[in-house]
Amino acid sequence: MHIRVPKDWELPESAVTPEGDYALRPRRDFLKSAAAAGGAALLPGALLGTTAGFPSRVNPAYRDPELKPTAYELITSYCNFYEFGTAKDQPKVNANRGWKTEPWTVEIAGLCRNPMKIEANDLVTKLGGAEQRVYRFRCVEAWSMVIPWDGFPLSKLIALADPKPEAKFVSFTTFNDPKNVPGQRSDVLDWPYLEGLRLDEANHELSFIATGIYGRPIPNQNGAPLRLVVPWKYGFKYGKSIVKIEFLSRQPVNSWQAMNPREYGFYANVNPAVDHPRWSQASERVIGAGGALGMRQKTLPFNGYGKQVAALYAGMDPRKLF
Ligand SMILES: Nc1nc2c(c(=O)[nH]1)N[C@H]1C(S)=C(S)[C@@H](COP(=O)(O)O)O[C@H]1N2
Ligand SMILES: [Mo]
Repeated sequence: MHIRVPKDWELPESAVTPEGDYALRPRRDFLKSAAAAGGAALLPGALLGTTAGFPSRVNPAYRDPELKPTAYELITSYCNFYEFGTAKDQPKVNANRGWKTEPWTVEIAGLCRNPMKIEANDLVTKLGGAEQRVYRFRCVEAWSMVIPWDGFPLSKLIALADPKPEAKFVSFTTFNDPKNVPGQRSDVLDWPYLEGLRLDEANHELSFIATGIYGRPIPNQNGAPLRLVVPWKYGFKYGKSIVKIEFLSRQPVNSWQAMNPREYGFYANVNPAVDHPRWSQASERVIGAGGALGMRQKTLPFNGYGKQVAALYAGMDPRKLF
């Protein structure tokens, strides 16, 4: 998978991993050479974990000296991906038992002038490759991480699709494969997993499609090969392993809202002042900090991105935007 294309505003060369190791190679080649070199041996050990050892090029618009990226090992082993089990450690095991994410076809459909079916690697090439952004990540279950994503702004894909004026929403559908994916034979959720955004939210510069983590192809358990990232919203909005992106005139019903509309809404904007019916959202456990349970810190409105996104909700009651 394509990893990143440097931009003018990125960090100087001295802060960057040698490119030859992994930049801009198809995922297949990356995985082959990674296996040959003994996996993580390709990457400097310091890459995995701390801000100081984090060599990737970061968009300064999103750089925050207080953000300390969570260790790669934790991001990729503490997961929510109910298709592969409801316990945090199950997706890492179950999504890597022969489930294939390459090649991968994604369909762009609905109210747009340029619908298409396209292979994921080809889509990333067409959109000019990937860049890296470090974002806060807040799950509705009141835990958080900081994740260095690789990928591309969702607005680029939307421009390619060229939505018609009637398009007001966009939905993201995960694969549906109950034969091979055990979780989809259970009724924990209505499958396939579906998420949605208002079109202006989707076009916001923070909205992102991730193709990698820490400069490495995104692991199956984190939603290979393409997954949504909307950092001011709770993690359940970040639909994984997307097969269809559809432009709609009406607000879609997302899977969690369908499951339990009292507890989960469409907007799911992070808001410490609106408690989940069963627990407080005022604070969060920072995974990987301060022991097994994680250090507690205060949750920020819009997960810290209020300055950028609050205008999207002007005139709307923030308490209704859960
Ligand atoms: N298809 C699918 N996407 C999903 C989920 C899921 O169960 N299935 N879980 C969501 C939830 S609740 C969270 S918190 C994030 C977790 O992403 P991560 O495991 O990469 O940290 O993925 C979201 N996307
Ligand atoms: Mo979540």
